[in-house]
Amino acid sequence: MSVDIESKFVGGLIGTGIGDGLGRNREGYSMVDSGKIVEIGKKSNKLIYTDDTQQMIGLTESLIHSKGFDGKDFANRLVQNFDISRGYGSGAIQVIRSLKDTSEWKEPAKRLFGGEGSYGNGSSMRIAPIGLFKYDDLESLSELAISSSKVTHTHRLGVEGAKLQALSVGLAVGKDPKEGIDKQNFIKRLSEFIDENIYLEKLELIRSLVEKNIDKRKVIKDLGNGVEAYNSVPTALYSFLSNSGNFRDSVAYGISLGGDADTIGAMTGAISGAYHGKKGIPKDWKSKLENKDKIISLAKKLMKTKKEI
Ligand code: AR6
Ligand code: MG
Repeated sequence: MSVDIESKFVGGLIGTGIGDGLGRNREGYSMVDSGKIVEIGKKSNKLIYTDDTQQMIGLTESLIHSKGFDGKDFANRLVQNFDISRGYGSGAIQVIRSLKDTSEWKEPAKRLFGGEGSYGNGSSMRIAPIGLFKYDDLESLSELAISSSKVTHTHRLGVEGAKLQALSVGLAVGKDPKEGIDKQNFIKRLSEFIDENIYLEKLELIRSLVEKNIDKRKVIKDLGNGVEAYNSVPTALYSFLSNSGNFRDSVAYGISLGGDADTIGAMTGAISGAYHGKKGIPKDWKSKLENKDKIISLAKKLMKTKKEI
């Protein structure tokens, strides 16, 4: 296998931004044809990203600065990069505001939702850099995914979503798009790291749905398109696997499902970008992404950091 790993690092990060930016104005909408999303992309002058990519940038900066994951540093960056106009979730806003006033960075997330912690998809949507950074060591990848989730999302279902999304990105890095993807094997490999039943059940559903030409209504009903990690991370994985032939189709499909469209777009874009690499991402989408050069430079620095440690 000869894959250009740097291109995959760039693909995973700009894939997040493109899916997020393209899905931004579809959040809360019903499902549409994928063609409509491609049309929206053509008409947009710029793909402005939201909190998904803003937090992904902070996590990447933190991994580079700390040469690995450091919770305190990441918490500081969430505070520094906070920009309410990007559309953060309500729990995330509370955590980040509390993090500003404390050095006990592990505490605020535990207090959310009556002490249950959040199972929103906020720690999954930003996790591409962890999947890239540890793609060749899935055990460490899982550990870092868990730790990075807990800074804002401590509920076991929020944490497991982040782990599944990071693993999907990591596995995609190691695959050569010229050889195609063994979907059943991809899902089987993911299942080996997953403990929570709701995710295992959804992985089983994906395993059967992905082999058929399924109506979008059934995909939404079975897998979900909501803000909960368990109703969006498996959906993004399905969007990638059922359209693995090219980046454009997979991301347009994920966003076309409606609901939490920017985040399903961001997560599908992260996996698909890590699989196809920078070269597999349509030029017009790449050129319209807000802060594209900064995100590309971060991806290259992340790769360099990985080589140095
Ligand atoms: N109990 C009840 N509802 C919950 C719980 C819980 N334990 N956990 C989460 N929710 P949040 P995020 C629901 O606020 O995950 C942006 O638009 C609750 O309705 O922790 O960072 C992004 O683009 C809560 O408000 O924030 C993403 O789409 C919601 O899940 C999204 O927000 C989100 O959890 C990410 O949000
Ligand atoms: Mg968003």
